[in-house]
Amino acid sequence: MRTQVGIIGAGPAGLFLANLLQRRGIDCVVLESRSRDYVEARIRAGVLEQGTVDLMDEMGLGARMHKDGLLHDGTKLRFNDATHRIDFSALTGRAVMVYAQHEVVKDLIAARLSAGGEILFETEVLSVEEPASKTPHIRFKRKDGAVERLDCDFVAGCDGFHGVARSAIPAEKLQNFEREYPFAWLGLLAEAPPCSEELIYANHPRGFALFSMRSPTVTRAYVQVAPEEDADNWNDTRLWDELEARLESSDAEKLIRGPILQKGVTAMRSFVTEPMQYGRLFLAGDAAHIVPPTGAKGLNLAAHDVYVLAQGLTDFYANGSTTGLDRYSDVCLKRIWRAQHFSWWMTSMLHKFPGVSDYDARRQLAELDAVTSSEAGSRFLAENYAGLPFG
Ligand code: RFL
Ligand code: PHB
Repeated sequence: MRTQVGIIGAGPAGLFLANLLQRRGIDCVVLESRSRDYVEARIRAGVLEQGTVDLMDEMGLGARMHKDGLLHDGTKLRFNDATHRIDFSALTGRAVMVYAQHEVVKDLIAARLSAGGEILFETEVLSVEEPASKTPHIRFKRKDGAVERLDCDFVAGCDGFHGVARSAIPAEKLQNFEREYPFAWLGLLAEAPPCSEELIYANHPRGFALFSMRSPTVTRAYVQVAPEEDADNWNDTRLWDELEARLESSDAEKLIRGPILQKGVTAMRSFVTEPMQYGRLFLAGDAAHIVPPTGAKGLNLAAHDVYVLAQGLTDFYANGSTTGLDRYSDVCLKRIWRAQHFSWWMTSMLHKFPGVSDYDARRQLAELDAVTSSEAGSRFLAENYAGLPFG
């Protein structure tokens, strides 16, 4: 098999890239180890920056998002028994869209397939071969076990943090930056109307909690837990009780409970690998970087990476220029490090670190007070949360 761009992974990075290239007449094949049903049901992120919303619109794929998504002009920070609103629209002129990642994935898959594009599901990539040559190729295993080869001009490693693309780059060519956090998130998805119109990020003596949503009838929420926590230790009552305790404040809305449809534990990590290119292999999205979810940046960074990559590939095929491709890593890393800082900062300000001193707990509250009581502080948070413009 042969194609111009071989794309590993049908997560947001791989699917945005496939759709962008397809629209520009560049041939590509997407190889995905999981089934279509699996990737379309995988519950993950929920917040799209304005730039990601605009990208969906530019591709003509925004209809369902605008119908079912919830436009949020701000968010709430709750600490010290009070709620403080950060008004994104007033502070930055931008807003965010609450629209589930798996709905984005569904829209991108449907668009790709209806335009006649190819996605090979249940097809596992085994390795990327000769990435530094002009003839890189991908070895993959089909659903029936047959091992085949896909010859490409370029390979896009969009296969997430645990994928194989990154390992095709010699270790001495990469520098990794990493930080782990001494806590995780236990997430719940419940059939319960949200009690707040906006997200609530809560710093509470019992630990962090986040109240979010997916629709007017579905609540999404998270509580900070120990990294080794088992979701099975939490029955519905215990989970709702804990969430309610952490979201308490004198001005709190009454939490509305309902049947929990799904729960799971997510580890928290910060990670960047540099550079994001080796020869004709380009890493994008979680394959190259991870942020803790507190800043809602992961999916948005993935979308931005491939937006830049698609421009570089378009230039290459239109006029043979490699300028855009050569700058890919530097352009992306600038935004990635800003998101790294922001995600680390939000995480540090809102979570309860094990063994923390009373001094540190008070300092954290003072920082939240500084952010919410000053327009400059609030604007810093708003600008970063709503997202820097794409480009
Ligand atoms: P993905 O989504 O992991 O997709 C990678 C795909 O590659 C496939 N794959 C392979 N395919 C073939 N052969 C192989 N050898 C393969 N190895 C892997 C995988 O099956 C998969 O389909 O990476 P991508 O595309 O880079 O997208 C990144 C985002 O998924 C991720 O950053 C976000 O979900 C992070 N995130 C959030 N991001 C936001 O922007 N806003 C949020 O509100 C937000 N909330 C979250 C989050 C992530 C969370 N979890 C579960 C980690 C909340 C949570 C709880
Ligand atoms: C979500 O709704 O899943 C969500 C929202 C905001 C975050 C992380 C996750 O920061």
